[in-house]
Amino acid sequence: MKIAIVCYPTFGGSGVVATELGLELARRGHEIHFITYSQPVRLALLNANVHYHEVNVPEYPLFHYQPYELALSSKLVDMVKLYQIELLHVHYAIPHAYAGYMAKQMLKEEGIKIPMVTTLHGTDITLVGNHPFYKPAVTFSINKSDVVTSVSQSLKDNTLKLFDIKKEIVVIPNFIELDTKKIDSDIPCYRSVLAKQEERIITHISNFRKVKRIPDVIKIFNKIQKKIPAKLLMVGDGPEKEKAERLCNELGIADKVIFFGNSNEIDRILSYSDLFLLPSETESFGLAALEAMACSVPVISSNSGGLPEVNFDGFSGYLSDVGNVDEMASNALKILKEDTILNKFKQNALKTARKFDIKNILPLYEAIYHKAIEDSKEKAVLSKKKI
Ligand code: GMT
Repeated sequence: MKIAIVCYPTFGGSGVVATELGLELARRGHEIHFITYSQPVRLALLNANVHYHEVNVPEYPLFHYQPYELALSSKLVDMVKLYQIELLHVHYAIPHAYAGYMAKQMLKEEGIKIPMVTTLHGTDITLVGNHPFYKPAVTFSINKSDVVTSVSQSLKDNTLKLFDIKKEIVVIPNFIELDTKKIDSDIPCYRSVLAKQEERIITHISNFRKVKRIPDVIKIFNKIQKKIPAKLLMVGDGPEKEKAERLCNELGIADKVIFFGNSNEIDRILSYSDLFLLPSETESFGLAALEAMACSVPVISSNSGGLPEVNFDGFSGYLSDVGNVDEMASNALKILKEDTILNKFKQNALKTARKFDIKNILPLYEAIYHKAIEDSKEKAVLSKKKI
């Protein structure tokens, strides 16, 4: 199949999922066209089956806001025609589903029918999409998609609760490519740069937005390090980072916390980690938690949104109510205190991650694509017959 994938190219779950999905589809012989405003961060390799088309938004002094949707929908029209693309898969409803719908309509005028699959990722529904200023356009573009998928049951339930949706929503969980997780973690010098032999390594990875509850990460770590020797690795960048650095100084733990910024070495960092913290206010899925588990790292998380579908309480880690930092810290200590317990949780984390192996999830997307393309062809035949 020839598929256009529209996504955000930045460090962030939806862009990562879209990129990994496209790369795996390409490996399986499909022709994949990534269409976005800059090369997705995890799209390192271009090959015969992987194309990247940049959306440029020309600046004009009249514009206070640059019309990205307009440029994106025009680019989609051009690329669909140039490469005979058969299907659009847009990740994150805002504004991708809206731009995709406009592209579909423009192409229809020229006699080209192309189906659109929209994948809902989380904040496009829960935080941003639900804002009254966006809601009518988000509702419209979800309802106009040919197929709608959501990354968890919780996100599906929220979408149906918050929006007037007339379409079926298919749950396809996020996935992980386990085969690529083999890191030479026993190179001792790397670990020793980060922590002393006796210190447990605790990690948090995110875009440091408010929803991640970064101060909770620091507070949980503070409680842990009072009981056992430990280091905290904070990976990522975003609006809450500075505040987090200040909090570490105030608590007198700055020497025990390393801020990395955005990194392309997530797997290596995780391979040295003993525990992952994700105390988010809400998380439709929690891809970072899955990435941690795929590197055998147990997870202490909140129990909000889709997290209970990914992290299993008492097995791959523990879940607590949002903000309950005391319980999160005491659960972390339960896991970290003894090597035998930690090793059991590590094995369980990996076992849990295996459920989300890309090999099991990718065929679900392929089946949806095939059906959407077939349905669209059928509709085209029917409408020709009517004429
Ligand atoms: O976490 C974010 O704010 C980024 C956002 C994104 O779109 O990149 O993440 C959402 O999509 C991820 C991939 O499906 C999910 O794993 C995250 O849980 C979800 N974030 C939230 O729901 C807050």
